[in-house]
Amino acid sequence: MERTLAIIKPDAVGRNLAGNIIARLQGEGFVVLGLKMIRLSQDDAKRFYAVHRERPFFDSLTAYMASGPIIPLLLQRDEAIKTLRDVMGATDPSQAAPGTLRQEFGVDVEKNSIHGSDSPASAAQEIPFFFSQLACHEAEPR
Ligand code: IDP
Ligand code: MG
Repeated sequence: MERTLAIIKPDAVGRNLAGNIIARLQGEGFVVLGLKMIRLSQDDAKRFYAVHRERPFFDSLTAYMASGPIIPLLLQRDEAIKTLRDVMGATDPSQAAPGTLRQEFGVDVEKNSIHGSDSPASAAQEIPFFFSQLACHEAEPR
């Protein structure tokens, strides 16, 4: 079993797509170990996305991520990190494969509805950004 961090981004929360996206993730075999709705400050978003600080879209991305509520999710399944990336689809929804969440729900390359950790190192850094150990108990075997 592996854990990863997903975030339902402000564009999707704002369009009431969260329930649909969570149901889709559970349908793909992810177990939700942690979930909350919060609103980041832009400084929080800059800390979360610090790896992108030199990118031209950094200010726009972090303003967007602070523009409304988000829903971080702590997810578990086998090969969770790679599977989530596959289920999300490409960063740009117009390039994302049919059936992926970003293809279905994304608005544009920035407002692409969902974040997922891109590697074990990223997941190890991103999960504790949002969830304490208290949220991290193993799910019951199904
Ligand atoms: P990822 O979310 O697919 O891993 P990254 O390259 O890590 O994509 O970029 C992080 C986030 O930054 C993207 O999900 C998207 O919201 C935003 N982003 C990426 N590329 C662009 C761009 O070219 N213009 C505007 N926003 C972008
Ligand atoms: Mg990324």
